[in-house]
Amino acid sequence: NGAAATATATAAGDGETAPVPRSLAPARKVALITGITGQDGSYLTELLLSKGYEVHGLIRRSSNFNTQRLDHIYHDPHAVPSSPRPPMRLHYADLSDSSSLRRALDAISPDEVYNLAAQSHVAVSFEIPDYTADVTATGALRLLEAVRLSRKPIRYYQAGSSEMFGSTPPPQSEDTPFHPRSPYAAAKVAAHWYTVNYREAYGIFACNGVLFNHESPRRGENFVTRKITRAVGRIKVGLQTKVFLGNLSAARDWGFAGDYVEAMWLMLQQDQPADYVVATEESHTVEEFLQAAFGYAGLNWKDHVVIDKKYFRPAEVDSLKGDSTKARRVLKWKPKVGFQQLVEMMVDHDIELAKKEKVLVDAGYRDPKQQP
Ligand code: NDP
Ligand code: GDR
Repeated sequence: NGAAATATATAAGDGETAPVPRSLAPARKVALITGITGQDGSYLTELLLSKGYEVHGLIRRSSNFNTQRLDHIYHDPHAVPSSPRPPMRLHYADLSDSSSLRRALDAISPDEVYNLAAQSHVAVSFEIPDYTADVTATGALRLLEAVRLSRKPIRYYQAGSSEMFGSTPPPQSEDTPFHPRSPYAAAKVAAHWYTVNYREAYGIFACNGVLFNHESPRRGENFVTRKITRAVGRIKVGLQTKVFLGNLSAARDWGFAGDYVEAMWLMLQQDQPADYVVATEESHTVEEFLQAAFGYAGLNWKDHVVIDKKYFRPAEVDSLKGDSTKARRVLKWKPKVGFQQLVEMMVDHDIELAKKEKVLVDAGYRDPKQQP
């Protein structure tokens, strides 16, 4: 809980709303990331730190520490008291609380803001539509307003989604009309247009990244790819036998999250702000993902998958496949990790994770029925 401890210490102790003393720090770009505790937030933090940035992240209050994806990055200043201020710092704020966003921007005075925070689960957005709109749509508006009122010009990145295309058939590019199919997607469309509007109305350097699905070993465990690779790992070591899934025929353009955060950064380094589709341009069904993941582990998915109606959505996005010509031409971006390599990376990781879980189960420290 190292990184969580920092946030706690920062919030309780040294008053993170006070201006950060820039003069003491070497001159380097300053970035603020919302959603830093998520999958993309952790990869983007690594990328920006490797480029010499000072990185600040907003985290929301939770009854449990939830900074696991950042713990390997965080250096506890209490452990080595004489070491310089750590290049990553966490601050409590919430996209539903505009005053917290204003205070954070005042204190941090970033050069770049990456808005990755969202209620990001499509199926869950049908259960909590009002909350999803508040955080995913109005949250982006609150942050844009804080950026507009900031003392210095800030470059702003908005995490848009291929879900915005919804039922519009592939291939989907920057010119493809949106037809959202969930409260989540509708909220992302609103955030997209708020971003365009703030660019046009106030001249803010604001970009929408319309990113297609991207996965990794750090993907949340209730998204379908990670749910599958977690199940493969646990089945392989004997911790479970079945996995319950919904619609297997939906097709997605799945890339690697580590590649996609690079595109986010590139968008903010251009001379002019613009919107970009980021995709592998290859599409696979959920069933193909199952085949690849179980097959790689020497298993037959048909022996283990049970269809459960509760995982079907009231409205589905059937087929996504991006056309990222513009990002490849202007940003000189292209994905490095292909579909099979992504699947293998995730399965390898989750088999190792399951082996560790098994040690705990065998020692009586963990309930084997406790599934992710
Ligand atoms: P995750 O679900 O892993 O992370 C979401 C982040 O948002 C978490 O850090 C979460 O904090 C934070 N968050 C949620 N609600 C609030 C709130 N009210 N205030 C502040 N922070 C909040 O998402 P990903 O990393 O996968 O995705 C990053 C962004 O990109 C999201 O906006 C997502 O919708 C979008 N996107 C993702 C794609 C993908 O394939 N991964 C594709 C296209 C777009 P906590 O840890 O406390 O829950
Ligand atoms: P998605 O990702 O909705 O594309 O949104 P998810 O992995 O949740 O679903 C992909 C497809 O798999 C089908 N599916 C299941 N999905 C889940 N979660 N659980 C299941 O058991 C299951 N069975 C089948 C779904 O119906 C769907 O067709 C992700 C999120 O990261 C968004 O934030 C992001 O904007 C988009 O990707 C691009």
